[in-house]
Amino acid sequence: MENRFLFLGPPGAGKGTQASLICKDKGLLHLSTGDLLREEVSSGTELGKQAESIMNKGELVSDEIVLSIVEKKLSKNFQGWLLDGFPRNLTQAQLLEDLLQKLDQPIELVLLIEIDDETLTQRMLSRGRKDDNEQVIRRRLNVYREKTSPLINHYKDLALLKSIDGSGDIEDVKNRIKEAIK
Ligand code: B4P
Repeated sequence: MENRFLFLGPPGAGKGTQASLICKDKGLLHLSTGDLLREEVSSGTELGKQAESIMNKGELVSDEIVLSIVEKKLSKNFQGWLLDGFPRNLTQAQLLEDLLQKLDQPIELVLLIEIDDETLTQRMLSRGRKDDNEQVIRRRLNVYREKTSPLINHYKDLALLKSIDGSGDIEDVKNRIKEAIK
């Protein structure tokens, strides 16, 4: 059974929601770069100050900042992990692969959560985070298409990708994911 996963998918697809549930079930480390960046912002660290304005515009935080956060966490010994929201572009994917090779912990499965733009936008607007207004959501969707979606073919080529239908309620999506990873 796999223990090292990535969740890929557009903003608001439910990556964070599902990652929390699956990690609780399987006892995995949940590593969300979005949550870790928001913690840096709310603690007012130097890194958080640099990240905040970028996040509020819907752009990607720099690869160096994100990798430094991930490296700190993954270098500790864990039974398994689920990376949620990372990598977000091909450079991050390459940096991650180099790091995982060093740690001798290759990715075992990438789950792509797929959902239409209308549903995503509605979900994010009702979540109401600081970066969840219509203009920023549009920008985040464009950034996803330009920078993150090339990862779909990257992981397809590595024969690691499975797609999950992200529509329906939280329980439906969870059951589809459990079926895909069992
Ligand atoms: P993230 O924190 O990764 O957030 P997200 O993609 O918007 O949301 P996610 O897909 O996790 O959706 P969620 O479960 O919350 O990114 C935020 C920002 O951080 C980025 O824009 C970027 O600036 C920065 N960042 C993060 N990682 C980075 C990286 N690697 N490199 C550079 N920058 C990075 O679900 C959304 C809402 O829908 C929730 O309210 C949830 O309750 C609801 N929901 C979920 N599933 C549902 C369902 N089935 N039915 C109904 N509602 C549902």
